[in-house]
Amino acid sequence: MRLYLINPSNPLVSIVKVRESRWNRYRVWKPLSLMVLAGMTSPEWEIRIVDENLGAPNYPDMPLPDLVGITAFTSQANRAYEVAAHFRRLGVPVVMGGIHATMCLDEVMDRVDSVVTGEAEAVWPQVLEDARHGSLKRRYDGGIAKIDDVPLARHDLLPAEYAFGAIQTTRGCPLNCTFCSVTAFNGARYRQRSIPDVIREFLSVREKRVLVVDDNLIGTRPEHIARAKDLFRAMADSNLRKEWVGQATINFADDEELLALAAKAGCRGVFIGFESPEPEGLLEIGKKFNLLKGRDFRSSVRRIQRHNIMVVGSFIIGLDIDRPGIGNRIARVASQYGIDNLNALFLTPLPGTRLWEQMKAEGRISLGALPEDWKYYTLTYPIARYRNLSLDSAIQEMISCNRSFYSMPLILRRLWSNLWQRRAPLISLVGNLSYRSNIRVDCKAYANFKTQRGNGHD
Ligand code: B12
Ligand code: SF4
Repeated sequence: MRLYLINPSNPLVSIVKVRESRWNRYRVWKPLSLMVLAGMTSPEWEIRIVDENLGAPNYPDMPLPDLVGITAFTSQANRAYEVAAHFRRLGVPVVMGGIHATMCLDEVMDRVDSVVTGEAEAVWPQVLEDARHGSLKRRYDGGIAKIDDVPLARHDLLPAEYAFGAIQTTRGCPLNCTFCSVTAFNGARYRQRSIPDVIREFLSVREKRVLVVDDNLIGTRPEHIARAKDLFRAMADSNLRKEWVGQATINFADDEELLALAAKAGCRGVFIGFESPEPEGLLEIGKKFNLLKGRDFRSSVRRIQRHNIMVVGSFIIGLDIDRPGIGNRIARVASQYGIDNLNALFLTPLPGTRLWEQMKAEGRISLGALPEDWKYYTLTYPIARYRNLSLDSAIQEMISCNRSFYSMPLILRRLWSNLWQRRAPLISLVGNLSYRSNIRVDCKAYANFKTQRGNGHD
């Protein structure tokens, strides 16, 4: 039995010529979901994982499979439907799962033979069994998996062309920010994989650098943090020799022992969602956690950096409280916090989130343009109607934000402070220059976006 597991091309990876330039490798990340599915697929299936971001294959040249499984974030949905249509025309059954299939069940049901909603661990073996007997059901609901059922992902099934490997050590997030799908999809209960399993899986990752995909690396409660420390100790003791980056909330900065252990375990960078420079903004999106303890963000960031861990901060443009000037304000605040890189994104109503429900109810989403518009749900387009920013001014705020944070004088200032603090100045410089060079690419993308969509949603 032959199974193709396909990651459709991602509109953010506009250059799929990974083999032509080594820098393009940094734009492509491993589709861990498919490696996890492969990890619980029985040996009678011959598995091939196709990551279209490495370059879409010529499907007609490939032997016909018995089953195709497709994953998709919302932004990949349209390409997923094209791939599904191709295989269905040839009579091959197609099953789709992942975040988009779960949040847009009816839309996906119309385009594939079977849909898996939720986490797949509880149902995937049954899907395969039914496919073998030609009796696929229209829908399987995996709900929220028991964490001990998460298998070791098959890291051997993808070529070693990626800059980063990927691994997951926890699932779920209790914070339920309005714009984020994680709590809706993975649940509020924070589930941590067994440490021996994580270590075993880490040892099978071939890349030297790894993305730990957990949405909230250390959790929020003392017992979560105690387990994170145990994990970091075990990683350090196992001599993994990996360097990794992860995502955390700002409470990562609150415990020196935790930071020291993370660094010892190979942590080199952390993505932190600051989201808004204003307390009202944090309240608006339900991220009260960032307001606790009257936090001094600059000292928190500095504490993390002292352990040689880079901080990439993300902020959102387009909140109801945001007015013209927000772009420069974010750039100024991000510089004051002292973060190494700034990732500013447009407020985007991802399906299934509280924000989606609210904006839909207020008529602020162009529902008629879906599903075609899903390709813009990359958080890099001003896709919704913003309270105080027109389409043009939202774009202008984003450009000012990036032009200001990534101006040459500020890049040189960050370089100088990195040299002074003896922290990876070269990595910081390359990161800053690559963000700076993206500004031009972004401007072109905004112009195309406006031409394609007109100013209809203003
Ligand atoms: C790692 C990650 C990335 C990596 C991508 C790696 C990759 N190629 O997959 C990077 C950093 C590149 C990235 C980028 C983006 N991401 Co992202 N990302 C994640 C993150 C943190 C983890 C994904 C992961 O690996 N999970 C681990 C695996 C095991 O879980 P899983 O994918 O859910 O798979 C399970 C089930 O869904 C199911 N399943 C999945 N696929 C399939 C397929 C079949 C056939 C079956 C049966 C089952 C099944 O089975 C799996 C096992 O249970 C998630 C959050 C999250 N918790 O999922 C956000 C998340 C997926 N990202 C999100 C977003 C918005 C983006 C961006 C648009 C934003 C941006 N500008 O950065 C871009 C878009 C990229 C694109 N494809 O267009 C949103 C997606 C929401 C949505 N509706 O689409 C999420 C949910 C985060 C959020 N805040 O809401 N991301
Ligand atoms: S944005 Fe981060 S903190 Fe908020 S719910 Fe999502 S994963 Fe949790």
